[in-house]
Amino acid sequence: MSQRVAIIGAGPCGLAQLRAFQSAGAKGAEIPELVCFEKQQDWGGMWNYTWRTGLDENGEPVHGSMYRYLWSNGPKECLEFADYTFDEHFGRPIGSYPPREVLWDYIQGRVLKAGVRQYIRFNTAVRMVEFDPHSGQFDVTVHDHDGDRTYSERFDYVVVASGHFSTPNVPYFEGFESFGGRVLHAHDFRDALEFKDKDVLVVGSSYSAEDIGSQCYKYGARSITSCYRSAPMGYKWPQNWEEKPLLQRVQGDTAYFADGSHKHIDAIILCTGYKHHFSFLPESLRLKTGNRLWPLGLYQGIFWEDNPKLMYLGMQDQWYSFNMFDAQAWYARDVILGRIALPPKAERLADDQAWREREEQLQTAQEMFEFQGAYIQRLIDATDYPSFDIAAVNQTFLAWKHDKYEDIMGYRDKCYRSLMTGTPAVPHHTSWLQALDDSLRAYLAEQPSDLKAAG
Ligand code: FAD
Ligand code: NA7
Repeated sequence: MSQRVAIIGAGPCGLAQLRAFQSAGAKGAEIPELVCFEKQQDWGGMWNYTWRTGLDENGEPVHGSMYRYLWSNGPKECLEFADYTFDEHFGRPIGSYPPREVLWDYIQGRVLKAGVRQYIRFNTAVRMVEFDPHSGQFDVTVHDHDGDRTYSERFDYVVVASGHFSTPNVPYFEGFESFGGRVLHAHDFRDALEFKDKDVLVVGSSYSAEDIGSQCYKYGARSITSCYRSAPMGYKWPQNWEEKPLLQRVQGDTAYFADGSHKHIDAIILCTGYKHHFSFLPESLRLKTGNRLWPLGLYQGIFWEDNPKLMYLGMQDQWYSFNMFDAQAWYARDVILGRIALPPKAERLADDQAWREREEQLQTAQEMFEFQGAYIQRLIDATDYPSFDIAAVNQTFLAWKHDKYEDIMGYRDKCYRSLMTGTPAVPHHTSWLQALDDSLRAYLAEQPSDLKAAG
């Protein structure tokens, strides 16, 4: 009987896994039976925007953390699929920092072409995964919301591709319960216009703090204050943006900071990151980690050490994203197909530990993305995923970091060259700061005036 593979989630990682198998099948390989369970109505994971917060229409925790007007926070040239380029999808050059809907379209283009939608059971939430040591198989229990039916099926392999930017990490600060304004986590942030003319405080100093603060600035907040626990972001902020050490407490509508200063605040947005959260996995199979470049316990960053028939994709903190997920998915596929043999457990553990030790030595951003690039290189060298110039991607990351320090509100107007096709990006018709309409239609219009003419 054919082997069965369960894939949990149809975001970029789950879709990469489906595409990896489909591409092997297209080259004549016999592929296992694939079932991808996706709790949402559509694919694309985070990139499939939802206006909802809290619970979704099925009563499941809302997965989406993306918001309106979100644009890529890194150059698209760093995340380009090696087997499906932006040139192939759009048929003409576009800018380097497309908005969410444009990237969602790109993600979908590849999997529509591959014809893998048939493998996905939408509106189906995975509830539990259990391993049966006698049969060496997994029982996967799911709830099908369309049929309001809970059922279990057996699988030989399970690929966890459920993402890790959905379950918010929500710290408490003294006085929150009596604060006069709104307190929310970045996970529930949807529309910066809500904060127009407001004094906004963002807590945190990573991507969400930087980008949500920038969104609020762009859409007319009166002031932005960001506060950090470890280190300031250190960009050249606009004049109504102030960076402070950590919030200590709030009283009424005043926020007090670690340097003794205080400020009037209308709203607090906790950009304090996310938890790796796998409610459907028992203790024995559950990855426990913070958001870091080398979560311990995964051989090759993929295979659960105690039971490598369970695989995780995309669990690392991400400099690289889509093409890293591909590299992982192709490697996982080849292990499942028997093309790559895993070494014995002791060797796997030693390898895992060695990568962790390297990770712990990393100091600078450059060292970090080079580390992740080296990891990806190792994976793609072992499979038929099209090779690409990782050293050049690292150079693009370096230029991107530089651009941000030069002009945090202008870096998205820069253009890079594709490292897959050599095609240079072209400037978008409107600078990022002025481009208030983030729709695919507005983005792909040659000029804003074309859009008006088309109605
Ligand atoms: P996700 O995209 O999160 O997809 C996981 C899928 O699993 C979802 O469809 C979910 O519904 C499904 N799922 C979860 N639990 C279950 C279950 N129990 N049963 C069934 N299905 C389940 N990356 C970039 O490269 N560039 C960016 O600009 C960028 N911006 C970002 C901005 C924000 C605000 C956030 C939160 C992330 C951003 N990222 C960005 C990172 C982004 O998470 C990745 O690009 C990518 O979406 C990760 O893919 P994934 O498949 O691992 O997870
Ligand atoms: P990150 O990158 O995991 O960063 C989390 C931030 O939250 C980081 O600055 C943390 O500070 C800060 N944090 C966490 N807990 C606290 C508490 N208790 N108090 C103060 N500050 C805290 O998450 P992001 O949401 O920014 O980014 C995740 C993804 O979303 C990313 O891939 C983007 O592309 C979009 P620390 O530095 O640890 O002191």
